[in-house]
Amino acid sequence: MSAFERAKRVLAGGVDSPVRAFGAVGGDPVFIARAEGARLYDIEGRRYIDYVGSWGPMIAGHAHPRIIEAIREAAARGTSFGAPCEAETLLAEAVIERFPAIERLRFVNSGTEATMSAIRLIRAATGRERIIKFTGGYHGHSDSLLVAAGSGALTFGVPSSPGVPAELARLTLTLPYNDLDAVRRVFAAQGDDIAGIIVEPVAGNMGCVPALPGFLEGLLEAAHQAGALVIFDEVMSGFRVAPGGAQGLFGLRPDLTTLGKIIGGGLPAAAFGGRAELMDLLAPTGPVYQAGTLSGNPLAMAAGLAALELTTEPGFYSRLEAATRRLAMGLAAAAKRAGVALTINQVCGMFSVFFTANPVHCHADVVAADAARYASYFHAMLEAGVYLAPSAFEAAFVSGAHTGADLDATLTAAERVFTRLA
Ligand code: KE4
Repeated sequence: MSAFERAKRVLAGGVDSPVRAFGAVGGDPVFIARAEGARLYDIEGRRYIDYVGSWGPMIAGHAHPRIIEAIREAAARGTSFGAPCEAETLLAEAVIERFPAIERLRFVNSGTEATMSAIRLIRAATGRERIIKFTGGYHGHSDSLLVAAGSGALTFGVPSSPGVPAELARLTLTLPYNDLDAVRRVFAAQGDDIAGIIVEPVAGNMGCVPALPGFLEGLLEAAHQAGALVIFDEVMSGFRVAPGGAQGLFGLRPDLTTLGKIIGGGLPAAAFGGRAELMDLLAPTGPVYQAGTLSGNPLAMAAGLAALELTTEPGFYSRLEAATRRLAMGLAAAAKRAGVALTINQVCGMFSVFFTANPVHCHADVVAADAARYASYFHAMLEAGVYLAPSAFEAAFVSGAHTGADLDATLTAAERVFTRLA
């Protein structure tokens, strides 16, 4: 019996998160035995250059000695106290140092918890219930955010999953990403009812799709003019596209920020934060309830702190950006030589390839690209020992552990694969 068959007997779908099941690309998932640096090793002993990085957290590479040591030292002192510990304060201080828009934060255990809590907070702060998200934006699986666009441009949402109450979904309006006119129209029509906007300032859940110049500034202006608030969901872009995330890269200050992935160094941790006046609405200071047994877990705090320290090494981000750019340009050149239409979006250490000759600025552009060809590319690269995201709607990530030889090997494999795809 295969590992996947055995897993499917006891785990829903054989996985603990759907995208891992290879449903979007076909075939059975590889089971990973261990990882180190830029490498994954599966249970059959095959080795892969990894560009998923656990969907973003592994920016310093897998099993980094400094992170492993930090976890080991913390574990020896106990794994969870259910009481305040100084590691939470230390990591919060390190985060706030990088994100000037965050005066106070709260740790949670997943990006889903962070965005769910941030939505509750803006609803409480404004006394309003309606929110805006964007098509192709993914913010975790809380009910208010598993919502698709309604039938009309200005009508409110419909559940994107069974089990989400229709009445709740109606409170979420889903607009096209990078369409500032649509946002302005909604605020003109219903601004007094809108608590706020949640947006990925560099989208990564429809593939890597950065905000166009002026889009984020326009969102902030439209929301604030209507007395609404803006959440930058930087669970993926935080610490990934710059030390201070996309808001640091673009010089912007959202009202609230959600963070995850890298913040836990590969252990379960996430956070939401913003101005003290907003965060002090949270219990126990204020009336907005939010809680978590393992929030601020000392091992996750230690791993997160070690990970952030590793990214402060001189030149870390310039090397990450240069390596990712070299890979992206190499892939584009190889596709061009093979006559394969390819568009690549890249922001510092994250990128995506889209099998289309057209620019990709929103979800409609992404779905117009050739996802079937992506699936063929995925499997051919996997066969060649390169582990990419098993979905055309995801981003790829480079780490500080990827070497020039890794990039060369990846580009050599891609050259052969594009030639076969042509
Ligand atoms: P988690 O609940 O998975 O920790 O975080 C949800 C989330 C929130 N916001 C953004 C911008 C995110 O990218 C995510 C999670 N990202 C996906 C990758 N597309 C996680 C992978 C998965 O679902 O297994």
